[in-house]
Amino acid sequence: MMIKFNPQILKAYFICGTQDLLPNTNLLSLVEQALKAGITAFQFRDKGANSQLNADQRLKMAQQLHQLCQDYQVPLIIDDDVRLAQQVHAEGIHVGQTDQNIQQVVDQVQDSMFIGLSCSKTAEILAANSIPQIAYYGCGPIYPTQSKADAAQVIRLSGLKKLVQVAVKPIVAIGGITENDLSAIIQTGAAGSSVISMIAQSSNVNVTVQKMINA
Ligand code: TZP
Ligand code: MG
Repeated sequence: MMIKFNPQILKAYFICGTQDLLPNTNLLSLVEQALKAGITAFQFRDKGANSQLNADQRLKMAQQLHQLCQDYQVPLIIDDDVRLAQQVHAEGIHVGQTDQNIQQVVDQVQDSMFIGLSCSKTAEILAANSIPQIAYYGCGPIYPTQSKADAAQVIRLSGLKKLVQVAVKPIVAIGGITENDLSAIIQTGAAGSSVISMIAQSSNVNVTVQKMINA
């Protein structure tokens, strides 16, 4: 089955890896709960010293996550690992400004998957606007985040609005987003929000995801 990119998938975008889990929780069951609740995209981002997986386990996990996402017709996006994305035939790859060079990523994946790029500055958007293979921009951090140690400066809603104005592709907001921020983010012209802790630490995943969908 082929799931193509559509800006609607940015509406309720969940990002998670084993480093983001609360104690005694399991990534596959958390993602299944989130899929049942209606997330529109899932990004597997498993990295750093707190990941619970080695490379083989990460590949197996990505394969299982892809099967699960397919059951719900939701695209799987792999963070920052073209080879892993290709091995599991993911629908998308997401790259940051300091990850692998974006043109190299474009050359490697060609049209086999869509590409998302992290941007926190106008200049980064302007440089990427002319690259047709880039489907969307992930913009932030909007607010301070506990989930990424080396996050860029916060841009707040005012910074997000500026990026929306120059972008020729849809934007998903990221970073420190809570349930109270969701409608203000949509009002900037962003297509949706992408979150780690809001879902991974939610006491009611179903309610949290419904708020994203209804924002
Ligand atoms: N990139 C910028 S902020 C961030 C990433 C991966 C972390 C977002 O996590 P949270 O818990 O939703 O703030
Ligand atoms: Mg990255």
